Amino acid sequence: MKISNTLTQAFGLLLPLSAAVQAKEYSRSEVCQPNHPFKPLPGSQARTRTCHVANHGDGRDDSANVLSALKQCNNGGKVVFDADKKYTIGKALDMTFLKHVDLEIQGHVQFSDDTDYWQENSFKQIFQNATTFFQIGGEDVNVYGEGTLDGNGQVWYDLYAEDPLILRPILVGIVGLNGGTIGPLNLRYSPQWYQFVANSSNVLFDGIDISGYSSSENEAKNTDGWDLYRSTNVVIQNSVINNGDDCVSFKPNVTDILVQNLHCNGSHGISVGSLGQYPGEVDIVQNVLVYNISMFNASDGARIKVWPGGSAAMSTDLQGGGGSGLVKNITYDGMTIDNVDYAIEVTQCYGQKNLTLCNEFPSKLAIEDIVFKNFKGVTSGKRDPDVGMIVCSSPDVCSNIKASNIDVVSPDGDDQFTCTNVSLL
Ligand SMILES: *[C@@H]1O[C@H](CO)[C@@H](O)[C@H](O)[C@H]1NC(C)=O
Ligand SMILES: *[C@@H]1O[C@H](CO)[C@@H](O)[C@H](O)[C@H]1NC(C)=O
Ligand SMILES: *[C@@H]1O[C@H](CO)[C@@H](O)[C@H](O)[C@H]1NC(C)=O
Ligand SMILES: *[C@@H]1O[C@H](CO)[C@@H](O)[C@H](O)[C@H]1NC(C)=O
Ligand SMILES: *[C@@H]1O[C@H](CO)[C@@H](O)[C@H](O)[C@H]1NC(C)=O
Ligand SMILES: *[C@@H]1O[C@H](CO)[C@@H](O)[C@H](O)[C@H]1NC(C)=O
Ligand SMILES: *[C@@H]1O[C@H](CO)[C@@H](O)[C@H](O)[C@H]1NC(C)=O
Ligand SMILES: *[C@@H]1O[C@H](CO)[C@@H](O)[C@H](O)[C@H]1NC(C)=O
Ligand SMILES: CC(=O)N[C@H]1CO[C@H](CO)[C@@H](O)[C@@H]1O
Repeated sequence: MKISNTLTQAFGLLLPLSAAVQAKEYSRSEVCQPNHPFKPLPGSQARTRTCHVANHGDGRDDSANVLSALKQCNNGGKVVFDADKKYTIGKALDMTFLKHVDLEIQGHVQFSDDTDYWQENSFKQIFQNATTFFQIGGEDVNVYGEGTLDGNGQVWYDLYAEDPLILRPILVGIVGLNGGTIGPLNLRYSPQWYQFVANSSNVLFDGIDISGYSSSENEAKNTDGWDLYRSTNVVIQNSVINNGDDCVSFKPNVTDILVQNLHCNGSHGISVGSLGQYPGEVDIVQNVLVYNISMFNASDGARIKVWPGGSAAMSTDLQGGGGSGLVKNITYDGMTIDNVDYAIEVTQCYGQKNLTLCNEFPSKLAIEDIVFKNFKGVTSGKRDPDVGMIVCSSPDVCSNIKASNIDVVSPDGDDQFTCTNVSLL
């Protein structure tokens, strides 16, 4: 029997090797190392039945097979996508009814390339027009295996180049899940963001491997690793992310998040925001610990981006500003960078190039109690002589931002920071 590394390790702590491993419960909190989750994660109940997902294997839609296996094995079972089998998902799968069930992905699961169908039928998540191929929600759900979820992204990368208003589905939608472990798992060729986590709590992502580049001249855009929204007590750890946008992004109303031991390459960094884009909305990101990150070939290492109080236009399809809220108690501890434009970038003038205007209408979104420590490495030199910047729109809305033990230089040996309206300690 094949079983994931994490689960094997966890069971190893609790059980003699000869035991029927998949039948025992395990502790999600135990596998969070070296930092522990903000709140203990609920354990996972024993799984006592196994269902195998049948496949056509010839490109015909297998989504009905997935649903029937889930219905059979929900409430205490395990649903297996067999190794060496290819599954095609041609219909949007609503899996928000799950409870105490595992999805073991050993085979190759590919989403169909019918862009018309998916734009019409993918799950509309409203926030930033996000849509997902499927949504997993419920209670105590684990998704893991040596197999792959494949978003068939190429057709989307090419279509997006023709029309930037198409709705590109997110590969993994975790929506309304309380208690779960996702990973180890391989995620490939997502049409846009790889994972969207909303309305969820007590979820551990462990051992996610992300990659998928375009093979045409049309880049794979907006391929964030994770976007967290309206969620609390989430852990993301031990993962490798090769992508072209945020490695991890904390969107509105995300609290108690631990991110540790990631290798990110090609990204826009570990980002809070953007926040404050919509007037009348209150966005909160509070209690985040980001620990031990390796950041390669990126625009940013640690990043906090907040819109100013007045309206600003980043580009024709990205405008905003005027929303309120709070970014508080965010710690970035331990980051090694190589070929990164800014090791640290904090801005309350996101989207507003005219700093006079930004200062005239300071952000209504305060930034407080931020720590950056133990950074080392070499930037790309693109921002020479700066290696970082901390730009607040007014000293009244930025307080207690500390940077210490920042051992970062550019290839030329520069090591400056631009700081406005903030006193660095
Ligand atoms: C989350 O829950 C809220 C409140 O029930 C609901 O309006 C929203 O559609 C849910 N999903 C997302 C992605 O916000
Ligand atoms: C969603 O898409 C519509 C049309 O494509 C666009 O006008 C709108 O600004 C988008 N909304 C967000 C939140 O991005
Ligand atoms: C975020 O939380 C604030 C404060 O509780 C609330 O006012 C706001 O409506 C929430 N926003 C979303 C998108 O859930
Ligand atoms: C930091 O993360 C890397 C994986 O990116 C891991 O190999 C290493 O053991 C971690 N170090 C600590 C101190 O946890
Ligand atoms: C790392 O990112 C760079 C720049 O995006 C890319 O060229 C390279 O292939 C990536 N490395 C891996 C191992 O994917
Ligand atoms: C702030 O975050 C740290 C982790 O960096 C955590 O230990 C602490 O409890 C948080 N503070 C509050 C008030 O939640
Ligand atoms: C960074 O990008 C360069 C050039 O594309 C590539 O050779 C290198 O392997 C990348 N680093 C990582 C860690 O993938
Ligand atoms: C920036 O805004 C100020 C205040 O409105 C205005 O006087 C100035 O011309 C603007 N600068 C540029 C470069 O647009
Ligand atoms: C209130 C205050 O100190 N505002 C300053 C913010 O930073 C800009 C740019 O350095 C200054 O011009 C403002 O005086």
